[in-house]
Amino acid sequence: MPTSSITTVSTTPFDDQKPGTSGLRKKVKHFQQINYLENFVQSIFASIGNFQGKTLILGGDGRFYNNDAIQVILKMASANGFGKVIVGQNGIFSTPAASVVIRKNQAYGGIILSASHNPGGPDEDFGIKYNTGNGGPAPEKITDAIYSKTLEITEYLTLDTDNIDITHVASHDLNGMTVEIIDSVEDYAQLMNELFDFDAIRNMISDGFTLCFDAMHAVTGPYALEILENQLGAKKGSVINGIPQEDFGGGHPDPNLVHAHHLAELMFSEQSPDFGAASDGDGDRNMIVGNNIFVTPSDSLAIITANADLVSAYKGKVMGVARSMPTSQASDQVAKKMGIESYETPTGWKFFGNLMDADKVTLCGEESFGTGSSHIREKDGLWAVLFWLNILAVRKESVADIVKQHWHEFGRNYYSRHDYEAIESDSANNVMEGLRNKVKNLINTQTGSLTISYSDDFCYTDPVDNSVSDHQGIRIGFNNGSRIIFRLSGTGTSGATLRIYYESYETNPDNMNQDTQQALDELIKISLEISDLQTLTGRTEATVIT
Ligand code: VG1
Ligand code: CO
Repeated sequence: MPTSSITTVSTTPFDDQKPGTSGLRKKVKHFQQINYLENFVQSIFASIGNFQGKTLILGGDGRFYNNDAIQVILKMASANGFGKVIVGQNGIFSTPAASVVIRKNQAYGGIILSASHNPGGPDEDFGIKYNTGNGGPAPEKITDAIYSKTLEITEYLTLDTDNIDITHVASHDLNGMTVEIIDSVEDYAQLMNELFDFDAIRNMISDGFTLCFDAMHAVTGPYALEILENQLGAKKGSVINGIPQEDFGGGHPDPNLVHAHHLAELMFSEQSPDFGAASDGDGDRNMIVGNNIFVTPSDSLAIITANADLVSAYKGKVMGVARSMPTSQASDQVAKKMGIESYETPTGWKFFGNLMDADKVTLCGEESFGTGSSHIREKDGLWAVLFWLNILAVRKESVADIVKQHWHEFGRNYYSRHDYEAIESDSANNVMEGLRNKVKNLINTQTGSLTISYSDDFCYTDPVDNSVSDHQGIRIGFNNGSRIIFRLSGTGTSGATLRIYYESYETNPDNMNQDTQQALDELIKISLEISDLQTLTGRTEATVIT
């Protein structure tokens, strides 16, 4: 193997490279510091075992700095001894597509470049994370090891060579390592074809069913255009904002009613199509909207689970369902009725991977617009959209009818998340610390009409490998099934973001059509009182309410 151009570069550690909920996320300018990216990549390579001669998958959501980073990583992968790197054309892989390609090629692992729902551009965010051979985000023992390496790194290996052309599907040699540039969409679209009844969806569309998919100028554009318009026959223009841009058109690629308000307005107007959906920067999140109805992600998981038998790839095969702790308990109700196991994990997709690898769960989801299944080891935005389209094609009812029938059968979990963004870190920590001290003494306290039946700082023991993750958020549960959760975000890049999650459970059909914020009003008041939030942070209003 040629080794002539390998160079060893001396470096010094940075002290802020601790991976968060989904890898390392910082401002682009921060990543552009000399050796910053290189240090992190070398620390990944130093933490993942023996990959000599093996295959790595590499791609990202196309945001600013994506392709610069790809060139850096290609050279370092070669110098460190990978046998092959498979790169998405133009550096593009949605996060779910990267997971598909890792699994299909039985790769050693993959590096995904994305800051997901965070804005992109020279003054915005960038991110990098490592996924293991199962196609999922690295577990904490690897991310902890990466962090330790970043604190002691003294040198890294790279090549002194020209950049590789990643704009065409082709194969290249990079100092003895193969670089294969592949179509970014093909393998993913193929898997979706295998999972869903494309004929049934195509027929529904040719019978006049209309849809609008907002790709938010992010990575899902090419995937949605190929699958929804080319393969399923949705009329041209059904996919909006479908060309990925380095700065996502200046927007905030987070699919929720606030950031995808254009779609939300359309779906609540006279011109509403039958179905609306959106996805985030890296394509792993989804928002589902029907004519005049928004489907909460927690409900979406529950409805997908309850209707899984209508999709042949899942019929009779749902072994269990998992949700992240702050996600509403709607899917638990379904699991109980179906006689399958349900699991509650900490926030972040990496916790689902073990359960799926052990065949304990088939479907999983998070309140933050993430839904997925064991077909891969990431959440998958378009997969959720296709699941819904498949259900709609079989049931031939509207989204609103399906959701309302679901509530009548299982009860309605009113749900909302209030985010307080960019709070000063110290005040945010004070809020959490105060709560942590209080929770032990809250049990059986009466507040207003409610009694607190349990409260704790969520600690998760993985049922597969018994690893323990503590301090995963404050849970306060009430006697009537309502909950308030407090946790700090692990994906923000400025100050701290405090998230408060509210859930109340309603089984009386006469009370199922209230305004969500009104239905949660009492819980919202209780949360502000218990946390002392306004005094400790000076904030009187949430930044984003979803
Ligand atoms: C947020 C969400 C979490 C999600 C994570 C990564 O994390 O709350 O549910 O798994 O983003 O999503 P946090 O720590 O900010 O609350 V994404 O779309 O990076 O891919
Ligand atoms: Co994402």
